[in-house]
Amino acid sequence: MSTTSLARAEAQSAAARGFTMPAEWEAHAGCWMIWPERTDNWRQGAKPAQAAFCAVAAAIAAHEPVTMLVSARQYANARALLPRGVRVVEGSSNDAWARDVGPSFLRHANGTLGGVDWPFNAWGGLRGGLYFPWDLDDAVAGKILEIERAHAFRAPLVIEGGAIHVDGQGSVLVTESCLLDTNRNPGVTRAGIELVLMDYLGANNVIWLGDGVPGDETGGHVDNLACFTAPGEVLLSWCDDPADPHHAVSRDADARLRAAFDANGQPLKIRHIPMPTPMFITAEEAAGIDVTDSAMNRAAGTRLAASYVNFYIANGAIIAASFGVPSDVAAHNVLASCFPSAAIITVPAREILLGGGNIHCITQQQPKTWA
Ligand code: KQY
Repeated sequence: MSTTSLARAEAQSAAARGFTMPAEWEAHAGCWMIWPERTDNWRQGAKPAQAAFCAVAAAIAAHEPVTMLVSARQYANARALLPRGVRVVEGSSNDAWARDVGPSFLRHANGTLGGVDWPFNAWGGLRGGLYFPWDLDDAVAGKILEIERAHAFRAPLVIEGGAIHVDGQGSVLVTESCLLDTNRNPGVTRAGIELVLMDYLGANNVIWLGDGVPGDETGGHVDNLACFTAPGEVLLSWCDDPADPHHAVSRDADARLRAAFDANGQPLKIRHIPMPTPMFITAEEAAGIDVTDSAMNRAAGTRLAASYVNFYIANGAIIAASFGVPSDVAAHNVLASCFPSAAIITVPAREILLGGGNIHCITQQQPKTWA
């Protein structure tokens, strides 16, 4: 069965049954995270990353309940390091990317909880992916949905949560570089992908951007490039330096957004946020990562794929990255102007960046439900 007909066969599975994905700024029941431990991705035995994840968890836990999924090996350590208010649940994974391996939570019009369980292949499988195996990661979304007694919808396409952004009113933002990646979904057409986004997220307006932030090891997740900040309002990571590869990427994205409309047919409101001052992996940082043949190697001098767009929207607060670089202040001011009624909480995120992601990538919101 082709992917398109599979999607059709399952069309009754989510949107047609009344489930849609709420926007991230809608009220949350809580946030899911996964504890980092693999030493071939996180330097120095993952200890600096664990401290960074603790800081993110603590910042979010001040605004909504946080659950940390932790392996049996690391359970006692995580419990000791995390604030008591963070719920620690034993569960296995291959790494720590709750955005990508967790469910994209849905809500029914009657207030019940659902979620999409996207197949996961480590951002591109054996040909383009970042590690092998990924079977434990692929099982995470289903387990979380079972813990929450939510309706689970296993999707027919490999898509990660970081590869989509919704505004809760029918629009979904994606990048061609990820959604059309043949290492994820060979042979699947743009129309087939749109059908799945409509059937599983309740979208009716797919907005296609081109490439993601240069050097992004996911192939260009939209959550590192642009996000909705309100229905029909988009924040785009912006670069003014023509010598920087992100200059062309951000201009192409801007042009596409200016040609697009929201789900009501209105032009989008587009804001820009500066990209971070360029940052590079130091020799000391690179030397702290264990070299194995089952994960990617990171070399000293490699530019980090940093962005301020990769923040988490908690109940009443924005949990945003700071990198200790000159661009931090201007970027945090832009976030404050996008979310005037939220507290802007900044957390040092360089250690998360060294593992290949950022705050949005390590978090997954669960919407509030009432049934
Ligand atoms: O950015 C993300 N959503 C995940 C990045 C994964 C990097 C794995 N090393």
